[in-house]
Amino acid sequence: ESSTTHRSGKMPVATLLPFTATPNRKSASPTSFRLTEKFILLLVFSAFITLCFGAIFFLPDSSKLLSGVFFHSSAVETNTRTGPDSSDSGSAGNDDRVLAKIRKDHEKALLEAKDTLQKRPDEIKQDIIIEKEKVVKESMGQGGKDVNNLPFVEYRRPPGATGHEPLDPETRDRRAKIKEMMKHAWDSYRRYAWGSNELRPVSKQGHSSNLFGSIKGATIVDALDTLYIMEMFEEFDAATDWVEKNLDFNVNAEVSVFEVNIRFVGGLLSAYYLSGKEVFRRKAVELGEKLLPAFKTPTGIPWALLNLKSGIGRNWPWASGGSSILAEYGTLHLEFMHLSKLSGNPEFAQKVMNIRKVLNRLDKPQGLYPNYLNPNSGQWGQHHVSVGGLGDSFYEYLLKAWLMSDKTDEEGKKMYYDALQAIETNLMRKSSGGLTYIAEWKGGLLEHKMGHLTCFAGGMIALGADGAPGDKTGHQMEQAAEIARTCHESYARTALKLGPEAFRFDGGVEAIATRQNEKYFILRPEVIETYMYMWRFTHDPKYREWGWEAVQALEQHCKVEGGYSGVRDVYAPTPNHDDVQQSFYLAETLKYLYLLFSDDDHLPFDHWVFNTEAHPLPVIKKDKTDRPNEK
Ligand code: DMJ
Repeated sequence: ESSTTHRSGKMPVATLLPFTATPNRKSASPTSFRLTEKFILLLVFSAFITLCFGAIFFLPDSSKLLSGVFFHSSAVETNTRTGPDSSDSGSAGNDDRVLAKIRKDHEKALLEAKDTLQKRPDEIKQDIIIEKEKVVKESMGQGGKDVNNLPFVEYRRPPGATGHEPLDPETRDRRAKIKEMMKHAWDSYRRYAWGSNELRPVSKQGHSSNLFGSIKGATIVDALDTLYIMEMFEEFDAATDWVEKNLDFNVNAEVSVFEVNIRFVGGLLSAYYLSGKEVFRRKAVELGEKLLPAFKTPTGIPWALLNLKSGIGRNWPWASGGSSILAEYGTLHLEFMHLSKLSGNPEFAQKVMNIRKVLNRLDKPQGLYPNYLNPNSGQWGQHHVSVGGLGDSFYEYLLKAWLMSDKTDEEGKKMYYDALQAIETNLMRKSSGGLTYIAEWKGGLLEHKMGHLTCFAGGMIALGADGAPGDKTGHQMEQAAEIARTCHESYARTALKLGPEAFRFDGGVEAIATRQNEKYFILRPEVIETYMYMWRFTHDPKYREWGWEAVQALEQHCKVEGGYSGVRDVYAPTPNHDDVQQSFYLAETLKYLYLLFSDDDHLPFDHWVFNTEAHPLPVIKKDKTDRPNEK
């Protein structure tokens, strides 16, 4: 804008100088004209002006010509060339209509400009991209497919993709602090491990987990949406660029179907819904298609592991009787429903709906879902039940499938509330010290142990309480609050004020890890996740305080020069770092902390559900007009 002003401010003055020169200056100038020359010049000039005016006002259709030249209105062109009133009579009615149209177009343009001025630069940039894509689509005709064979979907950003500063100064500062933590985690990864799956923050190098085979960039994909919601757009653009150029699923390697789905498919889907960038939709669908061979089993219950090149699947060798794992095959639903939506391919949705069918045909011991299910026979393996590892996110996805369907998925709803009832009856207990916990069930016997992973259940139960059947809302909110308190205790009772991997309620202890191999903390999110849900539903300030305690402990014991690290023993007075910055630290822990210190209209629950890796996915609205990405 400034360069335009500069040009139009100076150039014309210089060009017009000979015609505006004063007699004094003229006589002083060596290039001045004699009187007769001046007279001839004046005559030529006025003849030229007369000719122009004559053309404008007296030639037929000249007023339209004027409009066309000055306003470039396509509406004018349409009306004058092909419209019903385009006879060469040049009627006054037609001219009025043309002028009215011009006026209307101008008003519209002004309003649009006003709207645009209120948007952030990245939103404007995104709108331009969307407009361009629309034009491409229109040039391909209705139902056109792009180069990657994906149907056109009109992108509409769901509400609350970014937030605003909280009014209260303390909350504002705390929120800013979380962003600073994200920056440290991200910058360190970028500096020392760019392109690797994770960062080793102590040894300052990349770290590869075999969960992702030879797919690379787990931290980049997992962090995309966190960068976006924290408005770290320079970092988001760098991550997008990496995805465009380097994210490659054509690998001859075995991956965990579950991990790749929740982190990569989930991360790409969220990045798409937040930013509207097509590359994320394309990559998510491409990866989803690569996962489909995992469902080639006699029952359609997918394998845990899949070679992405050969399409050959198998199960974890340690799983009971060659079984698939409940929390793995039961945690595909949300992503696969969205994959069908965005690809137009119903196969994704059919695969996950079939899992439900298999489960609903089976008898459930005490109404509980065992962690192991054989994909060949369709029979349960060992009757072990857990709301922590091996079971956890299956329950979460039943509830969220119902919420994400705008509460139309009645089957998901029933399965969730029935399962929760069975969990309450058989697994939920209160310690003598008054702490509610969810134990593990092994063939009817209880193991009085609760995992850090199980702590997500506080948030889940709070999220589902509102829809609980039979007046149970209040009761479930109490349960959720009690679980949050227990999990907070598991942090409070350690030296580092960070929670152990698992804690027990036996042998005279409560909420304390007793086995050495359960004392570690790997930057997991579940306890903070529950604080975030509890804060949203109750606005009890204690949840923000508890979250802040965790921030201080993370800063004190997990922060190192090269990022953030897990610790090996939360009961030891000084931290022994495990040298891994897990990708879920950026995807989940920091995102939930940020939301804990944000207002409720940032990723509001009536428009978004979080997948189990904290990747927000939009609710698919019943009302067509409010559906994301649908015409
Ligand atoms: C994450 O990958 C997901 O939250 C998953 O559901 C469980 N484990 C980790 C974080 O602890």
